[in-house]
Amino acid sequence: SDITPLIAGNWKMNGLQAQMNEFQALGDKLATLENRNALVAICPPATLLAAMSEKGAVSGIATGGQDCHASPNGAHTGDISALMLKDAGAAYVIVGHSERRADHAETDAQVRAKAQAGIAAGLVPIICVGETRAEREAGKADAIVAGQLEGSVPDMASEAEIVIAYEPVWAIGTGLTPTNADIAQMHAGIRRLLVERFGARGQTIRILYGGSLKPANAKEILAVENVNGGLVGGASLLANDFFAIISAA
Ligand code: G2H
Repeated sequence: SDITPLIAGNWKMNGLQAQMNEFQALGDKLATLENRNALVAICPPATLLAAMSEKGAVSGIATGGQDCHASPNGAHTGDISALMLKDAGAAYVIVGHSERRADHAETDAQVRAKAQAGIAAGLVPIICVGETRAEREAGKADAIVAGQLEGSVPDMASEAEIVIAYEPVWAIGTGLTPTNADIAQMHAGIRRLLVERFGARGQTIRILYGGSLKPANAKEILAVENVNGGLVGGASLLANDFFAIISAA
């Protein structure tokens, strides 16, 4: 496709200061890559965001937050705003990751509000959708993902850049992945819905695949039609693995 792929790492709740060595190693490896085909980003825990943004600017690695509050500031103990992420150097913010939807009972409406807050702060939201195993087995995967898209993607996407990440919940951290045919079908369906809603602009929105993406399967999954990059969890923590995935894009 003519969309430059985005390979985004999601460190989740992993990473102490010492892990910055691994980030440094990734930057060093990327400097050796002759043709970098992909945009690269890492979404570290908020504690590492400022330091990583500073170092990443040198090696061409963007950064992002893993969540944000829908408000720009206020009495919300423990939360972080999109403006704070931006202020710490972030370019992206993941919203509606299935772990947030499950652990914090986030609804589509809340995810949409967070995406809007991200856009308002000048960030590109990476909006996550995906069905559970039970939903897939019941033949409801397409309907669930369509509903999440409808509810979680803000109308602002008609003007502002957004990214969609399709992450089947049963593939997250399990080593299981859908077949390439299933990925192709879901991504085509997502593309169709984006075009229905946003017209020609919907053709240019990146749709990432996420869920047990690793060096061994990256090449074939990233080559699937309408897969415009990946959201990588576990395999983004090791410079060698993440570099291999970036090289496969
Ligand atoms: C899905 C993915 C990253 P992993 O959550 O968002 O994690 O690659 O570890 O399955």
